[in-house]
This record gives sequence, C-alpha cells and structure tokens, in this order.
Amino acid sequence: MIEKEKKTVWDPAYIAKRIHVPTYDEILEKIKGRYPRRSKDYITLEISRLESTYNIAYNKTNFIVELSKLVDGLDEFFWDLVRIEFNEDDIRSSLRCIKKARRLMRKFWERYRFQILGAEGPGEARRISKEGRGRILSTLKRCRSALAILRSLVIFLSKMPAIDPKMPTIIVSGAPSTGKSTLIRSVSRAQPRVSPYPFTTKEIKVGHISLNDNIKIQIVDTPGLLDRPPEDMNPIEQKAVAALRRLQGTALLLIDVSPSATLPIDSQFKIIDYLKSYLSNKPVYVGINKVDIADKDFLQLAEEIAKERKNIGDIKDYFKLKAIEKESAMSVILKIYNNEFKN
Ligand SMILES: Nc1nc2c(ncn2[C@@H]2O[C@H](COP(=O)(O)OP(=O)(O)O)[C@@H](O)[C@H]2O)c(=O)[nH]1
Ligand SMILES: [Mg+2]
Repeated sequence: MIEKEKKTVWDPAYIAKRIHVPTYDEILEKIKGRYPRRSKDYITLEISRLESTYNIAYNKTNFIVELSKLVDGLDEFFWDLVRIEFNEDDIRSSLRCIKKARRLMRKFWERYRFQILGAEGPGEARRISKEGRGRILSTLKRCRSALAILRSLVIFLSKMPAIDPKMPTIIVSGAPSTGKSTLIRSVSRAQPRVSPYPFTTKEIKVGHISLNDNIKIQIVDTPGLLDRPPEDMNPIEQKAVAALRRLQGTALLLIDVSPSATLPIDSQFKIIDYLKSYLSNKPVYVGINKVDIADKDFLQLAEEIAKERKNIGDIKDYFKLKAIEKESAMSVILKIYNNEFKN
C-alpha cells in the first residue's frame, strides 16, 4: 500500500506540486488570446481591454502568495539543497520583482481606467487604453527572468525528498546488500517514499515509523551515497549529503555478517569514519545484521570491532539484529529512540 501524500507545512514537494509559475510568454499568449474585440460602446470596450490585460497579468502571478510562504518557511535542510542549484539572493529578488510588479500593475489599471472614463472620444479612449496596457505589459516584462528563476525553483522544490527536518531521524547506512532496504521495510508504516536525490543519480528513501500515536520517527536511506569516501563523490553529491547534517538525526550503520557479505568486515566498519564527517559527528550506532545466517567468524570479528569502536567512543552502541524480522528490527529502532530522542 502506498502511503497517501499528506499536506504538511514542512513538505515543500507537496506544496510546490500545486504551484504553477507561468513563463512571461505564457502570460502574453493568454492576454492576446483573450483580447476583447467588441462591446456596446467605446468606453466599455477600452476599459474591458485594459481590464482583461490587467486581470490576466495579475491572476497569473497569484502564485507569488503561496510561493513566498513556502520560501519563507523553508527549513535549512531544504535551503542547503536549494543552494546547490540557486543563489538565495536571486530567489529573494525574483520574489520582490513579482510583488512590486503586481503593485504597479494594479496602480496602472486604476489610473488608466479612470482616464478612459474621462476620454473625449473613441480615439482618445483607444490611445489611453493602449498606453495603460503597454505599461502593464512592460512592468510584467521586467520580471521575465524572475519568472524563469521562480519557475525552475518550483520544479526543483517539487522534487524534494519527503523528509521532515524536525522529526527524529535515523539515517541508515552500510555497504551494498547489508539490509538497509529490508530494515526500512520491516519497520515502516507503509512503503518507503522514494524520491530522486537532487542532482545525483541516486535516490533517497524515507520510511515513517509510528511508535505510538504521538511518537513518529523517520528512517532515511541514501543508497550509494553515505557508504563512499568523500573523494569518490562529485561536489554536488557532497553538498547533497552535507544537507543531512541539518536533520534531527542519528546514524545507524549496518554490518553484514552473512557468508555472502559484499565487503570484508573491517572495510564495512570504515564507513563509520565517512559518516562522522558527513554528518558532523552525529551519534553513530552499529547494527550487526543477518545474525540468523551469520558466518561465525564474521560475527565474532564484527562484535570485536564494534566493542573496540564503542570503547574509543567512535560509536554510541551496537546491536545484533535480523533486519528481515519485524520484531528484531523494531527493537533496534526502539533502543536508538530511547537513547537519543526520548527526553
Ligand atoms: N537472512 C537474512 N537476510 C537478510 C537480512 N536482512 C537483509 N537480508 C537480505 O539481504 C539482501 C540485501 O538486502 P537489502 O535490504 O536489499 O540491502 P541494501 O542494499 O542494504 O538495501 C536481501 O536479499 C535481503 O533479504 C536478515 O536479517 N537476514
Ligand atoms: Mg537498498
């Protein structure tokens, strides 16, 4: 069952998907397409021409209300992702450009409408109306690039991962096939939501866990990102990963001790060091996974390394688990929750 998308203040993707930012040309086309051709008298005709231009220009920029709210309320986690692609000043000045244009367009509509009413004949009414429409359009045209920037911002925001930066978060990591997806599936309320990770070929998976009615935590998997040394990442991936620092989180590293583990045990533990730098020293826990099919030597070695890492303070604690079993997976989540988030 796919979890229904819920409207929340933090979920920029949800909000952004409902915002449409038109291009300047799109607005212009609409204005041309709706140009009034006839009316009962010349005054009414010229006013309706001016009004039509004004209404379309104004209504088509109504998005600014929702978008300003969205940008103002954007968590630093999402800002970090946004800054990968955009300059914050460009965004702010684009928003201002549209707001100012709307004030001006309204002023022109009121002023020129009034002048048309006082026009002395069809020729003068037509001239005033044309001048008014021209000023409305040139005001809008000055926001051409602002519209383009905000349009791509909205598209970018609509792809943000469904992560609530304010919610307690467990960031899972581990070499390929250590059981990250299995763990998330075992403990999540519904299918984890998968989103593309900004500007990487990687995806981000977010699962939600309800410990009871009040306590919700989220579990995040960024396959192929956190398990690599920084030098293997391109600058965009590095920035995308850096944003994870903003989460109210703790890291859980899975170690595969089955005979088919893809990496030797000691190499699997090396990920701790990358994790610490990516997550600016968030607490790290280790889950020694697949104990149901463990290779005895691997298991023993993993426990030794984990114990040592714990002694020197590299990790907070370690647990043995079977991610494939709901109870086992959940008990690890609960232990971490009780240690880190319960107050
Ligand atoms: N026996 C057993 N298999 C597991 C366990 N956890 C994961 N697996 C298996 O390990 C394989 C890789 O798991 P997956 O979750 O896809 O790993 P990921 O690459 O880290 O996401 C899958 O075939 C899982 O069924 C476990 O606790 N016990
Ligand atoms: Mg996976």
